Amino acid sequence: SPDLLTFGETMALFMSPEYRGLEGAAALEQSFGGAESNVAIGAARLGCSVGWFGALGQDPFGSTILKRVRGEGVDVSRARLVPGESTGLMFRETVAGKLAVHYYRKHSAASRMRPEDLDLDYIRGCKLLHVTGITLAISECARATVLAAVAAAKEAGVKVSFDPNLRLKLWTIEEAREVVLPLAEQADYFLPGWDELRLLYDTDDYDKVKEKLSALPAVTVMKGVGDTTVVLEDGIETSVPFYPADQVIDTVGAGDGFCAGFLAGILQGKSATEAVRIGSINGSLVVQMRGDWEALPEWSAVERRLQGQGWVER
Ligand code: KDG
Repeated sequence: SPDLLTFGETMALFMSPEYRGLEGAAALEQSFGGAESNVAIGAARLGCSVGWFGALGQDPFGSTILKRVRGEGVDVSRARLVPGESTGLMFRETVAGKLAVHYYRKHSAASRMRPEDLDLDYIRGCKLLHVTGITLAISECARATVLAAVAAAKEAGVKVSFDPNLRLKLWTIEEAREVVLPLAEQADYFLPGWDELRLLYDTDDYDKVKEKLSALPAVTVMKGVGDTTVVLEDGIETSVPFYPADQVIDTVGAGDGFCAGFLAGILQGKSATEAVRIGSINGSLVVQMRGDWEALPEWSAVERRLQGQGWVER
């Protein structure tokens, strides 16, 4: 088994050009994305041993996704192209400065993922299992699959990392709370954003949120508390400033880039605070290009920044 394992839905992604929304765009740029495969690609580029699986349709999109994730050096041996089913699609546009994502994933192959599809030995053999709230949200059976994978990991002493990744186009906040909060109690690393915590705990009061999080067994990493990331570990709160991005072209995927860097740091044996620094650099680099994962860096680019070296042009 790989060291880091993650799974979920990866979709074909179509983006309209900057100057036009989806209505009336004559051509769309094609890529793919999925929170968990974004993390897998990011961690693989940083040199980790990584596996990703999910169900894809046996269609041109599914086979492209599989080949390209495999091409990043991610183990996709447990991923499936399911005959007769469809790969989920998402369309993205920015109109008047506002990003909008439209999902076409309701009856996708991934939303039919079931606990029986899991290779439990494969899960038990890894060091770290990373799951997100998106898979919890897409269907009842996908949710059951996440819970079964987490249970198998915990039984085998595999660490569990959990990013709630709230997508309120997929479920209501009330539904999300019922599932996300209990799962957070099982995680070893809980990686929510401050915006998500405000919704999950229904408060803007930082101290209240902190109190709730301090009661969790997990190391909690709160992204986006102002311009910082806050680590809560054994009752100690450490604030790490964001690594500044040189330019911001596309913020989608920043959180996944952060997770990839953070988890790579943890697998390298770094402290949570050091791992957050790596996550923050990784997140700052992925936003510099269009697409959810394309600009994710290799380890050398992160290392240069960790060491405070500037860019050498020639
Ligand atoms: O975090 C980025 C993801 O949101 C994107 O890649 C698509 O997985 C995705 C989703 O469900 O929104």
